[in-house]
Amino acid sequence: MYYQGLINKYRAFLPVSDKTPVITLNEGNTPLIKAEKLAEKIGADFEIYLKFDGCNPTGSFKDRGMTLAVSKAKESGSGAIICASTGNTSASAAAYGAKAGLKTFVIVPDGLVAPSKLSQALMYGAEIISVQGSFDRAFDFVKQICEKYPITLVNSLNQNRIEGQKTGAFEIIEALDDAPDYHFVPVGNAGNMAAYWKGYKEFFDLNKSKKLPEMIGIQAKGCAPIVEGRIIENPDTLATAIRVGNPASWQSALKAKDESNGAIDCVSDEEIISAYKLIASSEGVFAEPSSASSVAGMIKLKNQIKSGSKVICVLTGNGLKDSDSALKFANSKIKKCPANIDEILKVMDI
Ligand code: AN7
Repeated sequence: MYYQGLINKYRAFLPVSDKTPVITLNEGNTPLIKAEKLAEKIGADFEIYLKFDGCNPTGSFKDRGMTLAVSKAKESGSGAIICASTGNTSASAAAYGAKAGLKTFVIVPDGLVAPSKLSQALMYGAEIISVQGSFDRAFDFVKQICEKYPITLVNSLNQNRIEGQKTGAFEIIEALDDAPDYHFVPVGNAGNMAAYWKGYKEFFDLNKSKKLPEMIGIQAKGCAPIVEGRIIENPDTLATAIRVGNPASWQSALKAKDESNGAIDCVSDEEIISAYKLIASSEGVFAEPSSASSVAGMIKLKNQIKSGSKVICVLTGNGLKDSDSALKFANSKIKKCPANIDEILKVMDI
């Protein structure tokens, strides 16, 4: 059957009616990849699955929430949407805003967004405002603007974003015929951790799964406000997508952790880069560095994972979002060579 996006697929579980205009790019339905080589390489005695949400239309999980947030904005008669962003939200908002015919404003921290993400928002036609300071400061401006002007906020404070994103859990349960035992997810603003937990609980309550996973959120060490229990004024990590010092869904993430008997932990930039390279080289899965924090967290905590269990690591964004990091950290290097067959064969060393 022709797949028409997650609102059409999961309509019964989402706050939509026949009157809601469905603004979709056919998001969702992303691959769940069994990572056997990765499991072997790290010596895991459990099953690892990568939920590759970087395969969404704009290359990140944000599309799951944006289809609903923008559809509802359109339904309410709004003429414009706005968000602050470390990059992926802006790309997604701009794409769905374009499709809906809504004016889209994005405020980003200057110099701290991967250029490919900005190039997306530019191509989709958003108004990009780049301000000095962190994501958190950009987000403060956006909240002030939304208090005064009739512009719809599409950051994850907008509950429709969470509702859309919970469908990732539905897809995992359908693919595995049950919930997994552990669910690792990168944490920035913490909306995705809250959304997945909501999705798992809803399908459990409907008897579509027999268990609930332990939710394990992973922050970057240089920016781990929830782990440290304090706002981080000057976050520092190369995982720019999760460089958030004061997460909007802080309390919801703590609730997900407590209710699921899970954890919120952090990993260093070195651990993130190591996982980033490992999933690409062992599984052929290219995710952006921030996304790889879920895998880095799983590796860090692997001795606490029960043998034989099923483990999900969400890969939230596509590796193509940040080709600068790939070119910088890849073990392989490009070899320049004169245009001559003998020289090429010499380099090939065969
Ligand atoms: C690849 O785009 O916050 O914990 O403004 O891009 O739900 O915030 C991005 C977040 C993980 C964290 N992985 O998710 C933004 C933004 C990637 C991301 C997260 C983000 P949340």
